[in-house]
Amino acid sequence: KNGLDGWLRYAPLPCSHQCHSKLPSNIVTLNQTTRSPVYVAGSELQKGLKEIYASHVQIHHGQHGQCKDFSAVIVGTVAQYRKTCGPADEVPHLDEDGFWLNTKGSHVRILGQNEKGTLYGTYEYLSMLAQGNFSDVAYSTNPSALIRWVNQWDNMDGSIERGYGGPSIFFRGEKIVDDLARVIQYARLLASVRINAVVVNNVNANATLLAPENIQCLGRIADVFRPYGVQIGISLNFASPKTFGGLNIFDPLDTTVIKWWSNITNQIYQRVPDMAGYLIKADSEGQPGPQTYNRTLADAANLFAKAVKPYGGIVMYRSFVYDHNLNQSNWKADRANAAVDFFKHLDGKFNDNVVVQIKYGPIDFQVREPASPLFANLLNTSMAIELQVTQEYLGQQSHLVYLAPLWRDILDFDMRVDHKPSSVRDIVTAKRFNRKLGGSAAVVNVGTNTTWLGSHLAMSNLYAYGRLAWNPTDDPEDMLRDWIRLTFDLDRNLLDTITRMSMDSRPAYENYSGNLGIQTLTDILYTHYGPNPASQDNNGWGQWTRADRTTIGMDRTVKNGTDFSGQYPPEVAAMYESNETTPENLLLWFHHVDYTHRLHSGKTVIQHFYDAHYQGAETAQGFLDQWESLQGKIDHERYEHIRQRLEYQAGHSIVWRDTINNFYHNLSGIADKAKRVGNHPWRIDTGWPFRDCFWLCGYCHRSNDTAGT
Ligand code: BDP
Repeated sequence: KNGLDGWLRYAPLPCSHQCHSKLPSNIVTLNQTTRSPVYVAGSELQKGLKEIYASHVQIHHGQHGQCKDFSAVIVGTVAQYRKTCGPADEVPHLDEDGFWLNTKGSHVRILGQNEKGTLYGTYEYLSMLAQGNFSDVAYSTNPSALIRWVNQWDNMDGSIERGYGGPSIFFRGEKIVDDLARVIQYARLLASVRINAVVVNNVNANATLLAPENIQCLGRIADVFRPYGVQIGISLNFASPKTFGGLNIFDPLDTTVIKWWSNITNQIYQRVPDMAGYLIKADSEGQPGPQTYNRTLADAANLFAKAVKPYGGIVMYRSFVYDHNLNQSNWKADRANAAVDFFKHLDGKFNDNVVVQIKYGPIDFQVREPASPLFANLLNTSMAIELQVTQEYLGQQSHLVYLAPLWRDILDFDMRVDHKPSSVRDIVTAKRFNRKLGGSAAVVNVGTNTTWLGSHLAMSNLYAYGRLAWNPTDDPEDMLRDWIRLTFDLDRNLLDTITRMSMDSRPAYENYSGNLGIQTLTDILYTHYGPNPASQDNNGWGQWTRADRTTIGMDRTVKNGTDFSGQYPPEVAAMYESNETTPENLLLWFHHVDYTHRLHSGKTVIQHFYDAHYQGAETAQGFLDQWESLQGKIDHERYEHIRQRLEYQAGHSIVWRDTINNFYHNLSGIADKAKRVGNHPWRIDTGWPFRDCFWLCGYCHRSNDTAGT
């Protein structure tokens, strides 16, 4: 099997005694309308039982008598159950999209607050069965938030911005593809992890999506997702009225512009009555926006908010707005300040169906960033967190980097707003400031590749994203173990091995790319891949390291630096203001120090760099051996694909290690105490773009540590 089924593989399992006594012999669904989520739930259950336990089970569509069938699994909403089967007094209160799963007693009941919830519960039950788990459970679960979206960065020409898994499953040649079979498979995967909306096109949006024939085709995409409880949304290009609509203006307060957008919105909702809403990137990285007309970002957001309001739609307005022409000679200038600078004064000015979508860190999906201070600055505005399943700066799916621990670091961070507990998790799920809306969105770059993301192991990130969107306190390792069992096998050794590799992967990547908060140090101008520390400075796109011969790090303090630390509430600001209290993994994010500055470990910053890069690369090289110990336990296709990726990573981690270490060694002139750095006269350092070439020489890493030569 290839990777298309992801974690819904339903791999065959032997049916033990317990299994025989617990497997249902009938499925009763309480809605017989085909293409309803409850109907889909029934079919999915039938498929799962057949594939996992070779059990051929009939589906019955809700008749009164069947509710009493002792060995049935009953699937429906609480309301449908009451209507067909009678009282449901045991079912606790459920929130929207929530469900109750009861496997105790004579029959299994999966009852959702709505049809979507029922489908989620069905996947939950199937996930138990696929892990050989027949325990008696009775519990309900509810989502932490109603916005659990993914954002595709797919272009109309079929390419995917930051896509590493082949071309788009949605678009080709400026049109929507005819064959949507892959979209159905994607819908299954998304529904199984309780994602409820997908924005199908790139935030750098192309207005031709609004052409009448494309709107019709968007309807086809929505029709495919609907039975799985997934709504669609679209990204808009702010200048569309002018570039596409024939007006000579796109001012958000101009009446002809307002009318134009409302007209387009009406046309879309006629074809897609349940469209989730719009996603807007404006005034960012060269994209048009309201600033052209001296209008505020809130003017822009509210323009769309009013257009979708009658349909119950929402507007996700991205806070990723910054000036990419900032000049580093100004000591106060700092890209990290941008989101708060642009949005804080607009707090309270957004309509109630606007949600400001905030990247988790102040810069851009780096391996370690402090949580964006904007989360603590919009007390009267709905917010959502933006994550990236796409490993844009994190090895582009050619490196194993399991991201749930990174996301948890951010979600758990306590902003101490008004000196009260204020985790990012409670803020974005709308609890902390009592908002109506909140949640999360993740950029996902699935493509037509049979691995979906370009790497089988990267799928753990998509799986974990869905789980965290539902419950942001889910444990990264637990989620991972479920994913491994569902994706590969229940074998203990396999489970432990992939768990260990994945849990070690982000620390390894951080160690060999950029540590102590200096950031990922990829090439920043073009590829966002491979080491290029020099590219981080002297342009507005970079994180800026301000590294010179004796010192390194961004001074972001209020006292001497860019004032960024002052954007946090007082307790957090005070922590970051001093290099004594700043966590060391963010030291160089907030402070400019000598290379000889001593860390708590007693090591100097520069020696820590050297050691960490060696350690990270060594860990990554160990992944390959660990993986190879699993040969025979995984089908050849997936085993070999992953093996090649890990072999490549093993070599590329050495390229990272040596490029970064040599760069700072040359700059600082400070010797490595262990005498490694600078002592490889035969080694060629690479900058970017080395990727394609490196595929060819990935094999040499084993021979005496000489990869990269
Ligand atoms: C950057 C990406 C760029 C995106 C942008 C965004 O490099 O491709 O368009 O973020 O999020 O990280 O809008």
